[in-house]
Amino acid sequence: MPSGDTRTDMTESAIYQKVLTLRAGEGRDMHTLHAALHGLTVAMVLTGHGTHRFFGQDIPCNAGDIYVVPPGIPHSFLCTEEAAPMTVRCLKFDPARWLDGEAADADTPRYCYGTFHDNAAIAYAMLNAETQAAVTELMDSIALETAGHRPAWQDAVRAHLTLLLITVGRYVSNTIQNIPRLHAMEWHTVSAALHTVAARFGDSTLTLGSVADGLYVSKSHFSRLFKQVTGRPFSDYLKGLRLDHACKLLCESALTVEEIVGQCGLRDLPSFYAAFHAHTGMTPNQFRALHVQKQNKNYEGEEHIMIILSDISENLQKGKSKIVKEMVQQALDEGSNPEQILNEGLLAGMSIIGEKFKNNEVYVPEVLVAARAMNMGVQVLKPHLMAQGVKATGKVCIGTVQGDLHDIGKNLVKMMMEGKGLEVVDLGTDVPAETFVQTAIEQNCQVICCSALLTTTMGVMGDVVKAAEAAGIRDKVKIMVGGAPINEAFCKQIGADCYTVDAASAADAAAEFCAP
Ligand code: B1M
Repeated sequence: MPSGDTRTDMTESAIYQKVLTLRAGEGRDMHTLHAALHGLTVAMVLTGHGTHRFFGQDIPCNAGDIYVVPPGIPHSFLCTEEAAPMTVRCLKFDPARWLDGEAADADTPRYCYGTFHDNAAIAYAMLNAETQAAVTELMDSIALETAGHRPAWQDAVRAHLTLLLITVGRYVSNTIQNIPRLHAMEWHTVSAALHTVAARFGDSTLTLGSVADGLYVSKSHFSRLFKQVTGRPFSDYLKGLRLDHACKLLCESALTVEEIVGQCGLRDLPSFYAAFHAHTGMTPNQFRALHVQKQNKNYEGEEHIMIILSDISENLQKGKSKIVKEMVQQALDEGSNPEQILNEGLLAGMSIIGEKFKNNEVYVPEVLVAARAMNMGVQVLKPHLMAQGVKATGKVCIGTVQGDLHDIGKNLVKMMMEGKGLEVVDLGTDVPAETFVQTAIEQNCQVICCSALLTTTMGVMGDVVKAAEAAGIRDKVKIMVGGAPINEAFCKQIGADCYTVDAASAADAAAEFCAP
């Protein structure tokens, strides 16, 4: 059995063989294995355990498992066993070069999958000892021929390859289950979609609709097809990819969580925290701290701050106001940035509580005590957040719209605006549309700021725009909107002037509107 690479000049771009050894926690992206070769991969696990990831799913794998993966499909192995390394033997070859006939066209996996199962997207099975020995012997022969260059070695390789596919194909076709059967066009659609998603997941405008449009198929057909092949809805798959990349960046870069959210095409911090927690069972900081711990690197100061931020989040979720207040002060004293404490401590905890509330894991009383802890933490941060930035002048009235009692976000927006030097008239919560407009007239406000957290109350923002028009002040006042269910499209739809995703950008936008 070869222990390293086997290539020859002639086969450089046509055949490649390697035995990989992975230790606990180590992974290998097989897509990049001899990247110059766009080939079909036969990968057999020789020893150990781990997971094999393809189509976004982690499938446990053990010695004796064999996978046949079409050209261009991203897949990777990860060793999960502490005690022993996992070894994987991989054979990658260009089917068009080595196999005969029209079916060997490298772009259609039909030949190989015809061998295994009609139009199967991927073939895998656990070989019995006898078949494993036969496959190993064939792989050894291929390695020997490609290395030896004896007369007619290419014919020999071709024969061994064909025999290998037939051996595995016969075995697999007896054991294989649950592999979707697709028409060639359908296969192309999913394969192209997977490539698009892999290349563009960092683009926050990428959606099921945009991918389906790009492939000229209907959204519903695409959605069904995608799930059939990958076993997951498109949105889940995309989110998984983004969150995996976020995990990678948390481990491998010094980027802030906010920067990572931007790079991964994710929407905003609060939803990122909730999704990340659901994905990993940890906050991003806990994840990073754990990684740092594992790597045993010397990031002690940074690691310590991360642990404090995680503790703030944990205690906020338990509603421990006093502890949250003390820990926010401690984080400040230890030199942490106030915005980092807000985003990665307080808001991270609040997002997790929100997700648990949605899933009926906690109820209104728990959310209320968490909200109180959040407010206590924000009070400590307030002077520090407000001290930042250049001073502006102008007057804004702000409130949470009628029917809505959520005021934490609104209070943060107010605080950031005051920090910018703006005068803010706070109308509180449950504010009717007319009150916003009346206040703007009476107090001469240049900006009206509306917050809404409920889908049932966001419509009131449209009433504010109409009331401003009816009162004849629409051209004298800017109307800003924000809150978790609001987005740019909604802002445009109701005719408001500006949507901002968070408090800091709301303050920046208001200061700009008020600028002389
Ligand atoms: Co309620 N609640 N809640 N809740 N609550 C949500 C919003 C919800 C998403 C929870 C969930 O199901 N996951 C859900 C809404 C579902 C929906 O409509 N789509 C919900 C529900 C259903 C309810 C009740 C109906 C529950 C019930 O009674 N069965 C009820 C409604 C009461 C009412 O308003 N009439 C209710 C009650 C409550 C509490 C009273 C218990 C409490 C509020 C306490 C308070 O505010 N004083 C509460 C809380 C705390 C939440 C969650 C958990 C957290 C909200 C929050 O404060 N986030 C929330 C779940 C979640 O969001 N994950 C949830 C932190 C805050 C900083 O973020 O407000 O988004 P946010 O502000 C952000 C940005 O959006 C932006 O800046 C801030 C960040 O910098 N921003 C603006 C906000 N306003 C802006 C204005 C601008 C610009 C930017 O102007 C230009």
